Amino acid sequence: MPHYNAYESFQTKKSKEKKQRAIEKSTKKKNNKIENFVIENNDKYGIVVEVRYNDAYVLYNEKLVVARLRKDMNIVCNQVLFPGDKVVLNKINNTYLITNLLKRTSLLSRIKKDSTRINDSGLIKNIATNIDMAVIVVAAQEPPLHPKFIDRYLMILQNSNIPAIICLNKCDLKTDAEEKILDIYRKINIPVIETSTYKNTGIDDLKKYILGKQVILVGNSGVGKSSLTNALMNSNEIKTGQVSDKSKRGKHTTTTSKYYIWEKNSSIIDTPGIRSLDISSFNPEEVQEYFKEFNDYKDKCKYHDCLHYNEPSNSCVIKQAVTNGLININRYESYVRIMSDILNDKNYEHIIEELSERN
Ligand SMILES: Nc1nc2c(ncn2[C@@H]2O[C@H](COP(=O)(O)OP(=O)(O)OP(=O)(O)O)[C@@H](O)[C@H]2O)c(=O)[nH]1
Ligand SMILES: [Mg+2]
Ligand SMILES: [Zn+2]
Repeated sequence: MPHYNAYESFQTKKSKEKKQRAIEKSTKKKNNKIENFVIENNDKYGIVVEVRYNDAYVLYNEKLVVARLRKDMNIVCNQVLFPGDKVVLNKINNTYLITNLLKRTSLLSRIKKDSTRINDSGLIKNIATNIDMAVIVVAAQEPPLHPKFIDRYLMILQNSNIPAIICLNKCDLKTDAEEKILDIYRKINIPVIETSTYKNTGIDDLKKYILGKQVILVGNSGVGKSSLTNALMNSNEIKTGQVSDKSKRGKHTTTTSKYYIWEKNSSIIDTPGIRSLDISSFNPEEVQEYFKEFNDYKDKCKYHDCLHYNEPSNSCVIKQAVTNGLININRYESYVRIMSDILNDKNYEHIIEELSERN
């Protein structure tokens, strides 16, 4: 029944458009409200330490207070505020209300893949704000060290304009294999430090890098972000969790991001381990911008729009640089994997294999 089907698809289209318009209207309304809420500056402010649904825990006058958003915002706290935010408070009848938010200097977010959505469109999930530097924490072992995680973190951080350093924790378990991986990053001028919270080594190095800054610790579950936070705070109050015996992965012990002051003007935000770092919102053409060691070569490829992916080696100077050992093959492998995710191309292994054979 072609007529009926055509009518049905017309109706579906109309109802979809209507829904879309309603979403746009409500988003616009929300954004307007948030715009009035944000101010350039204020002499007095508190810092958001943790947000739980409708309550924000705010460090104010050196005390921790519980505050709520002013009523007319009509939105739950954890959709607008994140650890590191600076907020203006007003105390009314023993209740603290958050009247304004100070303009942010940075906002770290990621796309959260939502498996309940049919088309995998994803949700933006904000993690923390006003960050001066990120420490990508990895473990020498348990969970094992994979450059691909580091590369994805580097990409997301650079996209948010947040400088990053790498901290190899559990260096008491380090072998030559991990040392080789760290060298890749030293060679592209990313600072690398090594710590062990068990042996209490490297913590002073870490302190040197992060002193006077608002810093976020990111990294997979079980690498030791909370253990490092305890070491910086000289405490053992923050909950840490054993990695699983079987999979050697972390058990997602930390569930919300939390802000700690470990020294005057120096703070650290401990975050929950991220299960999957989704980078599919990037454009294929822009990925190479995040691999700064490609800079010397990428404009020399035969085709000006070369993606250094499916193009043959004899036309791609990046591939030639990988073969000649001028670009590290692990980094190139990360690049190819990221590209394959973005292009939704499952057939990419041969690209890496071809170059590995020549190496
Ligand atoms: N061998 C070794 N183990 C460590 C070290 N630091 C932490 N651990 C252990 O690693 C496990 C995980 O540590 P956590 O600090 O909970 O890790 P996390 O990164 O906060 O994990 P999530 O909160 O799940 O994201 C714990 O059993 C720690 O005792 C270290 O330097 N060496
Ligand atoms: Mg933790
Ligand atoms: Zn190329």
